[in-house]
Amino acid sequence: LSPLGELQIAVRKREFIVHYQPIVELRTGNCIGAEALVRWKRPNGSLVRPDLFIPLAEESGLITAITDQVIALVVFDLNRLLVADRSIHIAINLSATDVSTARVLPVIEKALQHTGIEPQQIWLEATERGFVDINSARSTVVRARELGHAVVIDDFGTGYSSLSYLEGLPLDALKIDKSFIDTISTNSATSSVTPHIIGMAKTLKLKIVAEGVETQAQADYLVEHDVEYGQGWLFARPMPAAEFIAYCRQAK
Ligand code: G
Ligand code: G
Ligand code: G
Ligand code: MN
Ligand code: NA
Repeated sequence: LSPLGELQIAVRKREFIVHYQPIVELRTGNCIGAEALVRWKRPNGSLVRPDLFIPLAEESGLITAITDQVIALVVFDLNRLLVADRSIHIAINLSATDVSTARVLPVIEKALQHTGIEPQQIWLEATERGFVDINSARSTVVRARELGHAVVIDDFGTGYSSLSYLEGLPLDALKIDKSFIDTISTNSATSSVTPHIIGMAKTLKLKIVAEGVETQAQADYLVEHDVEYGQGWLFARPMPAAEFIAYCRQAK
């Protein structure tokens, strides 16, 4: 069976699960939510990381079915937590196709019906690649925000976007790519770029989430530079829903 054939079967059999990586307020350590990260659970029990199948899913168009399954899983896994605690937000990753067509928005609306989860508790995250087709991206972002979702640009600093381009989109937050966080308190050539990336985010008046925070020195630097939120090993790894629910109750 080809890799595509295997992935088609996985979609049909719904062999996906979601892990949740906490996002914390850097100053206090409070958990404000999580990013939903899909894994493919093979029949033998092994977990396949998304970077190994998302590209094929995007090429083949299977990604829309996987996105829909992730949305359903988030609602199934976290319904009670999200209703019990309105301060928790879950960021769902959208692919470029999801952003350009907006078909995902009614899927989310329908998934939230009869749950008590507020649309404000669902953030939509897409990489800069998702915004290349600017006109369709703009209408999806505008509609998502009318529905109450926050829209977050992922992997900021690594892609194509210029400031003027991002100024034209009504975004809520951006995530500074891990590669910039890695250089904090090192002497590498790119370490001088990181404060400029933070400065750009502030110019856009967006909330900032730092990705891949691994050390206390990085967290301290980010607090000093008024970066509000962080995600990374220092706080927690991606974890199954039950563990995330326990983590949230204790990290408050
Ligand atoms: O968890 P891990 O580091 O393996 O995730 C790698 C990347 O896979 C993430 O940074 C993210 O961009 C992508 N990814 C994870 N979950 C999803 C998902 O549900 N949909 C899409 N489109 N991408 C995802
Ligand atoms: O959507 P995105 O590609 O940004 O997803 C984040 C990915 O980065 C996840 O797959 C997660 O496993 C990984 N990750 C999260 N925190 C850290 C970290 O602190 N260090 C490293 N090396 N990887 C991380
Ligand atoms: O350590 P463990 O084998 O449980 O990690 C499983 C996967 O989780 C790793 O392959 C890695 O991609 C991902 N991951 C999650 N958080 C991090 C992180 O902070 N750093 C790194 N390097 N990988 C992470
Ligand atoms: Mn992401
Ligand atoms: Na990212």
